[in-house]
Amino acid sequence: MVTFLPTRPGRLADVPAFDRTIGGAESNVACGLAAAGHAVRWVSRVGADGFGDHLVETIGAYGVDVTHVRRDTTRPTGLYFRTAGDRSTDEHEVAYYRAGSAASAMTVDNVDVEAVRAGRVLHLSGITAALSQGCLELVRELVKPGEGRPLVSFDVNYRPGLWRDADDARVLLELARGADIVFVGHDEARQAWGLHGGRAIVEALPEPEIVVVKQGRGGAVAFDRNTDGREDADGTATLVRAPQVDVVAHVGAGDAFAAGFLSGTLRGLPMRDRLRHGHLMAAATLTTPGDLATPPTRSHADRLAALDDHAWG
Ligand code: KDG
Repeated sequence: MVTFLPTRPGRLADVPAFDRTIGGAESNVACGLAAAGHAVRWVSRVGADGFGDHLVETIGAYGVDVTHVRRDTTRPTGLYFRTAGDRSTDEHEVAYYRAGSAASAMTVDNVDVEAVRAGRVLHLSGITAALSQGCLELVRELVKPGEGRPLVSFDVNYRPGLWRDADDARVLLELARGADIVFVGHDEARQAWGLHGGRAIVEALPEPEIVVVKQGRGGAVAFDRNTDGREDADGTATLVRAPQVDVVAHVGAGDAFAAGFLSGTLRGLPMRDRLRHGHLMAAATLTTPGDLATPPTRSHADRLAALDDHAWG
């Protein structure tokens, strides 16, 4: 999506001008992973309009392969406007102009599913599933178990404004249960599923190998069922506190966290370091107004991640 950020604080009704930038959960993760030095492909549909050009060119400039992004000549590129909101609570207004957008018309038949499945890790989000029935069927197809399936990463990204009926929370849970790695905020698990705390969340998600529960300033805890000698069905829990930064805006921080964590996963780093790389990338995004920030270089991030526990609080 093309994103419009306010040029000053205030209600949507009062902000007179907006700066154009880019957003969208999966493309944010793609840009973050490319910035961390990985080969990444983003597969989507955008309009055959100037905003579509802007998305393809900007995401491509991050080093992401955009050759499988299709241009829809009958539907526009999705847009969204947001207010600056409250820095501590992240309460802000959003206006979506994406109903009937090119991306919302994605289906199993008009997306190159083979190209989507070609990598080692496939990252999906609950936002895409919420866009339309066709998008939901596409995400369902991609989380289906099958031979040769890449490691599927799923960020729940619950956006109540996008879902349509009472069954939606159950659908989101079903999708998350099909993934190998799940990212979920403790607040969204409470809002969507009425689950309180990491243990309750991981018990509701018995299938994924790794469940990462994000606790805002409290850090993030990963439950890893892959570890040898684990003590219980929830897996081995690793908690890493988040570095405290002066937050400018929360938007995109979850995506940056996922990118850092997945980068660590692709590099085979221990769980503690995957979480630390997630926090480092999220910290960069938290201190900028938009979805994307320049993350620390890989060697710098490695040095920060290697600091002792004391430095990490
Ligand atoms: O995670 C960031 C996204 O929320 C933002 O880029 C916009 O995809 C978006 C959405 O629908 O909220």
